[in-house]
Amino acid sequence: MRKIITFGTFDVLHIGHIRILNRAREHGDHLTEGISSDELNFSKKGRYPIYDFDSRMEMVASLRCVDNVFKEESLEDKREYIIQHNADALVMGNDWESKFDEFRDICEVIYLSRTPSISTTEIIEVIKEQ
Ligand code: C2G
Repeated sequence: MRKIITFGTFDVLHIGHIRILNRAREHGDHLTEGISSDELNFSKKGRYPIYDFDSRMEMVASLRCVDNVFKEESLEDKREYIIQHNADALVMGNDWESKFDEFRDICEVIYLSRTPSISTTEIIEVIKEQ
């Protein structure tokens, strides 16, 4: 069985998230999703997510293409997460292009193109303007 791992916040779940998860799953037979903790999101983006970790995890875990979820506490622990979850490939959107190449010694690293014109930040901005 080929196991895929991917990571993300998945706050205000949108079509870009769904597409990348479906496409990541197509690269193997099993998809594990590391979901950023609320604190990790704060450290990456300078704000807490709209939906808390438990809600984001419940939504992502409910998707047909996702087989397993866990909490991603730190960007620094990625190597340990890949090993712990026996991943054959790490899949990320190309906003992270080249950022995870250091893990090519333990798994395949695949960057997929992002869905254009949609992001959580833009959705929040549009709602604020209403
Ligand atoms: N994504 C996409 N198209 C979009 C928006 C997002 O393909 N229009 C992808 C991103 O490239 C990423 C995934 O959806 O692979 C999750 O996106 P985010 O929730 O924004 O994830 P991020 O906060 O960047 O966390 O360890 C790395 C991270 O925790 C990634």
